[in-house]
Amino acid sequence: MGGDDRSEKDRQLDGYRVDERDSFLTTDQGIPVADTDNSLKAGERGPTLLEDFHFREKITHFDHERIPERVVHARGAGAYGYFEPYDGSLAALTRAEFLRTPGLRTPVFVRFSTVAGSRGSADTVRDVRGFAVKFYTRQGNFDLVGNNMPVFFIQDSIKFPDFVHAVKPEPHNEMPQASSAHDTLWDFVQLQPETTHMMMWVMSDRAIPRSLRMMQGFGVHTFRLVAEDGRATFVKFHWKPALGTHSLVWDEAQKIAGKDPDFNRRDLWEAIERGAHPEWELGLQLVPEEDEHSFDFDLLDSTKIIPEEQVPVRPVGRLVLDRNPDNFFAETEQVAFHLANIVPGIDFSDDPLLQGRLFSYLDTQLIRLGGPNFPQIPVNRPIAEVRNHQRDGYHQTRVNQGRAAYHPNSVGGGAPVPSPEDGFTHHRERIDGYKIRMRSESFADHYSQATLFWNSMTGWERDHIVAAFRFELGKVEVRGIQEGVVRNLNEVDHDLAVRVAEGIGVDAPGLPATPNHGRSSPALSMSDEPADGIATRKIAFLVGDGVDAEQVRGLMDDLTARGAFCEVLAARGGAVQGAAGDRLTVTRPLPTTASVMYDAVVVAGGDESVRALIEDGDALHFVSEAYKHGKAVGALGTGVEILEPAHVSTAPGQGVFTSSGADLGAFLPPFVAAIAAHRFPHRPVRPVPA
Ligand code: HDE
Repeated sequence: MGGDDRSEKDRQLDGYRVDERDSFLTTDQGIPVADTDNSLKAGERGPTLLEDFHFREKITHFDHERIPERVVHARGAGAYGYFEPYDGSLAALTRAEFLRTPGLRTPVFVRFSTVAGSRGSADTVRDVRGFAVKFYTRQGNFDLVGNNMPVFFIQDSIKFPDFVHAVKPEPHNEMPQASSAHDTLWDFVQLQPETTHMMMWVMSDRAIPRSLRMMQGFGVHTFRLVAEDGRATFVKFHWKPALGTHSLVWDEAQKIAGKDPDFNRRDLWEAIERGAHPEWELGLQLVPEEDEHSFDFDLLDSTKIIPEEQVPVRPVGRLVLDRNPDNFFAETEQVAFHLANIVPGIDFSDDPLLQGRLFSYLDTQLIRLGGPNFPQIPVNRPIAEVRNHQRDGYHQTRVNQGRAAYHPNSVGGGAPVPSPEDGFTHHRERIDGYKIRMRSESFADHYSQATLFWNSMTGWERDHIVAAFRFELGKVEVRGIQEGVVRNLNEVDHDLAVRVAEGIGVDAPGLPATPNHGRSSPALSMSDEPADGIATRKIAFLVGDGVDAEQVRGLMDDLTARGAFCEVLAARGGAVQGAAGDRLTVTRPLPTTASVMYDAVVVAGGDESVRALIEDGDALHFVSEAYKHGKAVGALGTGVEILEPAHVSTAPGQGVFTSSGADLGAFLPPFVAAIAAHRFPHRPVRPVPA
């Protein structure tokens, strides 16, 4: 990248970038190296000598390459970009310059993550996704360390080690990896009913996003915006993806975990490399301080949402990711998020989950990044100036000048001095109470919002939730744990509990003490996500020799012009011979990929090509599986012949389209609409053997 339009953060990083092209090899001391392939030995076949400083340095550095992985959110992928507010309308509510200055582009680094798995675990496991944004504002770094679900498992952060120990692989045998489908997690869940609402989200399709670019983000806690005059407004942060919120289906997610464990990471990387920059809208739910107690839940309870129908989400700006990191370790691994990185104009609330996090994130960076100077690591450096009396420590890279490292001082002219005008001031909040170790009564209702979530789902979303509970609990070995979870689910909804009980073979519960309240919040459903475009959807074209190549090229051009990513797959790499004697380049050989990598499939026409595809089990399976997973299927010309052997029904309204003639005029619009709709969840796919 070059030119003046680069962000201040990007330009700052120039000072750290190392370009090793056209260079000679040296040691860490800059000594030129003559040979790095042979260690220094006493004789051709003799022992290696201690004086081989190059050997020792190379091996020692290698021995120390690893740092502890994050205790949670170990697996992640990151990217740079910017945030800009739509206008200055927040000026009345906050001093935060990056939120209130129209046209101001604040550089950001975003890291997405799974929670439970190790650094090398698969991307598509059932889990919460982290959505952490570091804003490099001119008033210092602001970190919004959120998730893709708006609530959390527990209400008080003192329970976090218990929760994490329960969900992580079990301690005696370190199994299962990156999965919540085991006894200890569900044991904790059944004994800690405050987890119920979050477990509904985790058992929903939200926990298996199609793409990191197609998921929402939430700050989860209630925070505060603070105005110039000190007046505060409670706020919840929401990120809404421009491409809509879309998910995988469970069978697909499990298969991808084997076929391409980097699926979500690769998808993010490739989209940015291709210039399809992912985008989210920042929205705020704003609650005046005086309305704090006007809800039937506590604003300080992170197991609760504020239903959007009660407090609408106000769009205030957009986030765009436009640059991949140069180096995974230096940037994505070493980025250090911390909830306490906050700028004037934003403040915390007394949410006990938030309060504990204010301690944990700094503490964890000290062990992970080896000392107190991690804010000096390039990715963590603010673009705002850093001037203070902090000194020394491991990995100090600053060369502070002068004699005064204390305040107040006279030998350094008093500087750096605090700035009461511009400096961060904590919101003035009156606190009155006993020092006490207890949970507020206002946190006691663990079921109403879980019921609200369930009530807000459409039929197929409920089916997926029931199937997920059955899958997870079906892997639990202790019957008492299964029964305990069903008992809790019965308090959410009786029908849900009965369906789950049936699937796992425990007794169905009797009617619950409190019946379903019947309320719903339509905004919680993913069923009516925007379906007006196919940008960045991946479409596979299955071809063989004798394919109608011209038609394939025409359709690909059309879909590509709409922003889709098209790939040509054939039994072998290279190219296939078209029916008209022309050649069609193959993107990748079919055996190296699978239908689960794509959003839609087109079976190209051409007698010989289709015959070969029908005789190729991989191709047949590809079509059946795409159909089974609810994806749009198109068959051009004789391509229609593959549908029957692939168990694909052409019943209308189910996203399967055929075209008989050369003209794709009638085929294209409904096919495009079907890809945009993303899934057809009502297909009769149970008997499809894929
Ligand atoms: Fe975290 N969390 N967390 N968390 N969290 C960490 O910090 C913690 C919570 C979240 O990409 C750790 O640097 C406590 C809620 C994200 O680098 C650690 C509690 C939410 C990331 C930690 C919570 C999150 C973390 C591990 C109280 C959503 C990844 C490594 C119950 C609002 C950031 C690290 C990245 C990471 C502690 C709960 C989101 C140990 C004590 C709620 C996205 O400090």
